Amino acid sequence: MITMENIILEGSPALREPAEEITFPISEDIKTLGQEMLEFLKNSQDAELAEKYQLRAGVGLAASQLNVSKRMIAVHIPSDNDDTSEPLLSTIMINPKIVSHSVQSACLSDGEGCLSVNRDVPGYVPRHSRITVTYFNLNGEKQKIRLKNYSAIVVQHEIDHTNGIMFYDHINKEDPFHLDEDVSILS
Ligand code: 4LI
Ligand code: NI
Repeated sequence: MITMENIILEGSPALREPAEEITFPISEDIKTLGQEMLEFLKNSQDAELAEKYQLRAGVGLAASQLNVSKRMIAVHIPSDNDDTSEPLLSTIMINPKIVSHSVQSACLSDGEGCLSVNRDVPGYVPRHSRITVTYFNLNGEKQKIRLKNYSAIVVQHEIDHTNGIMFYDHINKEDPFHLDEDVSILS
């Protein structure tokens, strides 16, 4: 089971290295790791399990954050309504790639957090509002999906990890809450 002890923190060089493409056929080790990453996110969002195992809640995780330099991410985004309905997005993506994106940008009103960053870094993180992503699922099948708003932001944050990029790289240094034209704020 993945816990916080498995997640490397900023300062670890691996978080700044571009991860390697995963080759086919996908190994059993990679499949198991992907499933465990998604399981971690679910556990971290479960109040009882999070308390029991001292997990910080997250909606996205990249293999790079586990010191595995492979291009794989997991995303588990609960629906914004009630917890009985199915999640907005719950998936493991292998070799994810943004193939097109909107001109319009968006950012979270409260900024971003990261399981590899144990401090608050204030500021807006502008990202594409809408993206089209291709990736391979654990069965090795190519997928193509369109995402918007929160889901698009989370997937961009995780794909950044596979490229050695941290969310605060996108925060305006002189004016962390500066907003360009055509950046909307998601609340
Ligand atoms: C408990 C149970 C306020 C502050 C609001 C918590 C279930 C911040 C937001 C959660 C913020 C769940 C999140 C991310 C932010 C802030 C990630 C709580 C888990 C909100 C996810 C990757 C950025 C993703 C919206 C500094 C660990 N997640 N909040 N950012 N939630 N969560 N990110 N921003 N301000 N990070 O962090 O998983 S993209 Cl679901
Ligand atoms: Ni992160």
